[in-house]
Amino acid sequence: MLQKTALFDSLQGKLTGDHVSRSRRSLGDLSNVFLNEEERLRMNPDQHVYEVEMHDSCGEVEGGLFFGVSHVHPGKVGDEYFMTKGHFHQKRNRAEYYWGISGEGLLLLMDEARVCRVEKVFPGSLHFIAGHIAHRLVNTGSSSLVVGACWPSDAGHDYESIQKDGFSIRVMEKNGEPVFVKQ
Ligand code: S6P
Ligand code: ZN
Repeated sequence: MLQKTALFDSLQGKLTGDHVSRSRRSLGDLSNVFLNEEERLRMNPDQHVYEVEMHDSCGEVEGGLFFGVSHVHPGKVGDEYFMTKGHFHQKRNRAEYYWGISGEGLLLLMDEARVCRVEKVFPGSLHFIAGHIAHRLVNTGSSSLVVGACWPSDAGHDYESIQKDGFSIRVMEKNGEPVFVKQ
């Protein structure tokens, strides 16, 4: 029997149809994520920072997969570029793939000893995120950074350790260019 499917527009990174859900993070949801918390509190709490579209056809089961698209908008809090909260997977050994669809940015990758690496994200870039590695997307461009993702559906998200200690580097704009600032 012919089944209904979801649709993935690979140029725009738009996901629609069956089993697709959307979530959004606005400035008001991102307390203690950016360095300049006073500036964040002065900005509009309803300003959208990023959206995630997700295709869930199996639920959080061992052996399952989720497919998602993140859209990180352009903008800054003070000198710091808009970015995702970032997380380790709750099940630490679960890996993930990211790939750049549109826009330009950086992927911060941090191990449990807080050693960070950075990969450039651009249309066509492919990123393997091993288990035990925290990951965060940073939009350093002037349009939305759109990134596809596929990960084990039982991975879960551990936001707490990142909320507590952050990543060991931040990406700030200086003279119109991204620079890395150690925490
Ligand atoms: C899920 C995957 C992405 C992120 C998304 C938002 O494992 O890594 O779908 O959830 O980029 O980032 P965050 O850090 O707010 O979950
Ligand atoms: Zn992840």
